[in-house]
Parts: sequence; C-alpha cells; structure tokens
Amino acid sequence: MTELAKDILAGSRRALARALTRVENREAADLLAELYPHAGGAHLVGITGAPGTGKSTLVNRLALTLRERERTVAIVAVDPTSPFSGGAIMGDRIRMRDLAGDPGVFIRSMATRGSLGGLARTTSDLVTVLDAAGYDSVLIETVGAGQSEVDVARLAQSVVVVEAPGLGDDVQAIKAGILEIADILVVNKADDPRAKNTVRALRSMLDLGTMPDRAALLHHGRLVDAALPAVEGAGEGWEVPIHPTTATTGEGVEELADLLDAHRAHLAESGGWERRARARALTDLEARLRDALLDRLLMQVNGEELTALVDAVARRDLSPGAALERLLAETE
Ligand SMILES: Nc1nc2c(ncn2[C@@H]2O[C@H](COP(=O)(O)OP(=O)(O)OP(=O)(O)O)[C@@H](O)[C@H]2O)c(=O)[nH]1
Ligand SMILES: [Mg+2]
Repeated sequence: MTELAKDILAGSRRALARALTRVENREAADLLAELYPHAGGAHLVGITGAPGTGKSTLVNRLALTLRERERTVAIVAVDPTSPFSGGAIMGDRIRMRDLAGDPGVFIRSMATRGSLGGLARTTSDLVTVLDAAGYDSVLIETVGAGQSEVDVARLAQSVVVVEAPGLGDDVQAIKAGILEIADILVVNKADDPRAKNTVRALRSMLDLGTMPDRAALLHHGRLVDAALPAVEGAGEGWEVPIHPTTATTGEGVEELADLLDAHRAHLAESGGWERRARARALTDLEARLRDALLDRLLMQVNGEELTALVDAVARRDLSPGAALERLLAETE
C-alpha cells in the first residue's frame, strides 16, 4: 500500500486533502483502488433541493448534532457558489465559523464547473475516499435542478429533499420528479407561517402516489435491468416522513438526525442497504463502461468522417441511427 493511502487510513487530514485534490484532477485511479475495500462503512446522506431552501444551514446544524452524538462527519458541498441565491455564501460562512477547528469534521467544497470526467463520478470518488478515511457520516449537499438530484441519490443511502415556503409557487421542485428520490422530505424555514401550506401540499402529493421500487427507479440501465431483477414489494416499506425544521435556530434538527438513523436501520433490516449498494455498483460500472467504450471507439474514428456524418445528420440527409451504423462499420 502507498504511503498516501496508509496516511489516509491512519486519519491524516493533510493526506486526505491531497488525495481529494487528486481525485478532482482525475489522477487517483490507483489510490481509489487501494481505498475502495476500506470504504462502505459510512452513512452517505444526500441533501438536495432548490436554491436557497437552507440546505447549507441545515447541513451545518446536522453536522453539529451528529458531533454531539460523537459521530465524525464529512461534508461535500457540490457547487457551493450557486448563482441563484446570495444565501450560499452566507450559509458557508456560518458553517466555517461553527465547524472549523473540529477534528471530527472535514469539509470539502467542489465546484461543478471544470470538474473533469463528470460531476457524479467525481463526487462518487470523493465520497469513497472520505468513507475509507473513516467518517461515520458523509453529508453531500447539492443545489439540484433535475439530473443532479438523481445523481446524488445514486450515491447516497439516504436522500433528504429540502423544500421551503415562498419559493415561487408551492413546491415547484416537485415538477422535476424530486419527490420520488426523497427518503425524508424536510420543510425548512418552518418559522415562516407559509410552511404549513408547503407541508400540506407535499402531504397530498405523497398520498397520491405509491412509492416505487427505489433502487430500480434510481438505477435503470441495461446492466441494472439484467442484474437487479424486480423484487416483490420493493417499495422497501419505508413511509417518507415530511419533517419541518428551522435550520437557523436548529429546531427539528435533532429529530432529523433521528429520522436518518431510523432510515439507516430500516435499510439494514429490509435488505435495502445491500440492494442500494448493488444498484450503485452496477450504475457506476455501466457509466465507466460506456465512457471507456466511447473513448476506445472515438480513437478509431476518423475526425473528418465524423464531421461529415454530423453534417449529414444535421442536414437530415442521414438519420442518427444510420450514421451510427456507418460509424460502427468503420470501426469493426
Ligand atoms: N427564516 C429562515 N431562514 C433560513 C432558514 N434556513 C436558512 N435560512 C436562510 O435562507 C438563506 C439561504 O440559506 P442557505 O443555507 O445558504 O441555503 P442553500 O439551500 O444552501 O442555498 P444554495 O446553496 O444557494 O442553494 C440564508 O439567508 C439563510 O439564513 C430557516 O429555517 N428559516
Ligand atoms: Mg448551499
């Protein structure tokens, strides 16, 4: 084993920081292979929702609560510089004030812009390193608008979707299908009198639908379909709670920590933990396979030929399917 991997497993923060930078630069394949067997013990919690709902403030509070329970916590903030709300800077400043200097907390911010090789995969690898480093909980905060929420859900064992009153019309984020990925729905800013309406709107939406098989929902692809056959009654028997919090005062955050513990315990008992781990492994493998095959194929393709095909498809002289046939014929 390399010194760097040993130092990480021994708890060196400097080694950890160095490793995470390598991961972000996509120069860590060997290191990840070394650390991978040591990961798997952390509770991975995704925290997502529309900009400005109070995710950072909530993550900060949750981290403090977990620390009081003697758990160590790593925080990965994906794209902390959301252009949509000035709140991001605020939340992150408070976070630094309350958590800085605690050796049981490790905070990493990650910019989405310029992340090489895909945000989801880089985040997944960062989380693997933090998991191997021995943190009890890894909290992953993303500002989500569609696909990125689902990508977080793929990483996390427990997904917290944060809503808040007064962001345009009630519960707008639900349009993006965000409800379906929630294990716990938090209505933050419960100090706002309109929060009751938000809770009510969410309640009626949840009552409308039965929860689908989560693992299958989050991970559909060819490999998954083949290797993760549908399971009888695989809604996993978890009723999604709608939980109000006021992150600024910390009200409701103890109960949120309890709900997360309960969800983890539920996954362990129901087989959901294993099922999600398996689904994640398959999704991960499929994404890597696709990238690798694409790279390999593109190396064999003549650039001019590719340009000509794109032109032809754009002019509608050729269908995308027919263009594919030609590409494949060329590389066989
Ligand atoms: N009234 C009230 N304000 C809150 C609450 N939680 C957070 N805020 C405020 O909402 C604003 C946004 O908070 P953040 O924690 O930065 O929200 P965020 O969801 O992380 O924002 P982005 O990262 O930009 O998406 C800040 O001004 C917070 O002080 C709450 O429970 N009640
Ligand atoms: Mg934030």
